[in-house]
Amino acid sequence: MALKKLLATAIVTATMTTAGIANAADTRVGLVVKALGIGFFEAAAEGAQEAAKELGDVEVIYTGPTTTTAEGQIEVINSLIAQKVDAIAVSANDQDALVPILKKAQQRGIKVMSWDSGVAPDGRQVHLNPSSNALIGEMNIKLASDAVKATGSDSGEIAILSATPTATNQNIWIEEMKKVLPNYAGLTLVDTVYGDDLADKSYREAVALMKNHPNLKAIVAPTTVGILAAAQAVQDEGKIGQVYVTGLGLPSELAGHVDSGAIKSFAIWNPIDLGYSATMISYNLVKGNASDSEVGMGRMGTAKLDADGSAAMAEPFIYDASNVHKFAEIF
Ligand code: RAM
Repeated sequence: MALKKLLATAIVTATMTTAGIANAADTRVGLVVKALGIGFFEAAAEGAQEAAKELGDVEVIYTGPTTTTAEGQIEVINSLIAQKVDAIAVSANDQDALVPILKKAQQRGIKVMSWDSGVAPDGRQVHLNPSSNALIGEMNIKLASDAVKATGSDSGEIAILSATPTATNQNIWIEEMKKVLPNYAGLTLVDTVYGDDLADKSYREAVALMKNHPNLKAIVAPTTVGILAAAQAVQDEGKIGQVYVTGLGLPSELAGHVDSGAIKSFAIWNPIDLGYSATMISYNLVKGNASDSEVGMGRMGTAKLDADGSAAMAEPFIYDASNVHKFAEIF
């Protein structure tokens, strides 16, 4: 009996100590993603953990809804406010819908930034783009043009398979794609559809694109979830060589589809560096180490902020059969 009690006390003490260590983190950052279970965000979380380890006194709370909705993110953010985190860094499912809850967070002294997919300036202090939006848009159309050429033709129909209709980042990239499209005389954009960054919906939308547009030559998916689902759909529909998939994706998820021939080339930036940088910026905001024009990102250098507090990281990188397997080991 006495031993049991002793053991029970020991367990309680151990638990308290663990809790004590967790609470000892001087700075707690809530890293809110569009939805849980997306490889791109898991890679970003890996970078966030790297930053936390480097800083030493930071705890990252990786969280997000189960589907890509603003409502789900509002719930998650409410809970982070209740937990009195020091900073919230969010990839937004809707740039406007999150503003009221993020204003509430800011009123309570929580530093707020967006990364990847932005929040309107009213709801956050800083926004970190992975790269220049114009460059991402242009790169996607260039990749689409290369994909059409891979079918053996100089001209042809292309379609966009996006994430949600309210995703800030994809909507800006689509706008940028449309701006440069007139420079590619052979390309005709016949459709834009939304898979909501859900694997099954993206797959169904890709199948429907091929059914509705029998002459389609390329599907451009500026989303890691969409591009993977579309490549699978092309393979399952027996359209390899006839329809090429391109856009933004992870080498680790797409290497097999480059091997199968459903994808010739695609692009992405380093998601680990993105999550790392978002965490470093959050930390510096909390510590008051940011000016109106710049904020540090640790090993990634300094983010230069424009008038509305946005910054952009490096150029995306292109992957194909020559390098995809090498990078598949990293992200
Ligand atoms: C998906 C998400 C994310 C986007 C990438 C390219 O993982 O939509 O926001 O940046 O694709």
